[in-house]
Amino acid sequence: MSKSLLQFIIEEQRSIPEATGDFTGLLNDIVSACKQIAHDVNKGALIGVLGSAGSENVQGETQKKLDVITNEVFIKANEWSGHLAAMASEEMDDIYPIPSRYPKGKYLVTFDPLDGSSNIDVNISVGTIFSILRCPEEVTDPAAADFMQPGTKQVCAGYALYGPATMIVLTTGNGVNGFTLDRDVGDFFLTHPNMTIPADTSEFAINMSNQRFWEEPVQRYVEECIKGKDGGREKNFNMRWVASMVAEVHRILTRGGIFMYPKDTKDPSKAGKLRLMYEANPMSFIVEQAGGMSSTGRERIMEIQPSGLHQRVPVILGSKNEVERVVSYHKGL
Ligand code: AHM
Ligand code: MG
Repeated sequence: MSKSLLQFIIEEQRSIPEATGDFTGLLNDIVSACKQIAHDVNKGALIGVLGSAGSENVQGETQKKLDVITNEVFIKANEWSGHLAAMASEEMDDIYPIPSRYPKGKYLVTFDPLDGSSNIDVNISVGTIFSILRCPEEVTDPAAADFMQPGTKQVCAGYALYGPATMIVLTTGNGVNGFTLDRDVGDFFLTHPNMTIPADTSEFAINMSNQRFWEEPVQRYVEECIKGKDGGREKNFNMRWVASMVAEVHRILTRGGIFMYPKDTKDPSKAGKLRLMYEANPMSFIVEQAGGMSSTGRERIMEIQPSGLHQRVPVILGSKNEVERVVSYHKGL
């Protein structure tokens, strides 16, 4: 039988002399949260969790019942054990400090409890995304400013994909590994060791309905893909759009591809749709660790100095040679 996720992490941590077991404990709590969320998502209408919650999050998006439920599940699984100092989520206006009745730990976590939740009611894959940062030393009561660390500072990033199978894919900066939930045993097992993204691809993912709002470099790239062999690219391209970033990134980790949610002019107050702290940074860490590339088109996402918890950024990630091409178009090359 293959290794459980916990065994994998404990063995990985053994090679780090200063590791205290805190990180392993934290990851174990996150895994528990994902198991519970997998259960809730899987039961769906049977337990009455589908549909709208009738509320809006801080970004003005209508919340699904499951957005609210899964946010609560993630908090409850992670607040008690003493590994975290605070959490921040796409679904909460402000950071969530660990309540005083619990011990505080040395890590911070940011998460999107249910990414792609517009897909929930139609029974299409959704996921949970998380990113672990260190709480700055000597900070015992972290504020939002303590989360403002560039993606290069992430200790770990991962996602759970609730698809035909439930999987967790994660990196601690030492490659990317994928684990599949065996529901009978109740544990995740290593099924996808050392996941890598091929440098070349002929598959792109973008929401074409936004085409008229894109900037010229993205217009140019997508037009070339669509023209295929009849254009300058000398090969035909395939297109996919799941509208669940987790499913999209997972496909790219499995067979390559490029994913774009670029800058557009739809709402000039927003630099993009996806959020730096909950979506773009963790996915960029995973993609880079798998040999891919991740950029806004103008800069490496992981080097952006965050300025706000809910900040949005353009995202172009996946197979290296294609992302490089889009970046070169942004440079006017
Ligand atoms: P969410 O966190 O509110 O679910 O939004 C993020 C999702 C991504 O998973 C996905 O890539 C994108 O939104 C899809 O957006 P659109 O519906 O504009 O195609
Ligand atoms: Mg999201």
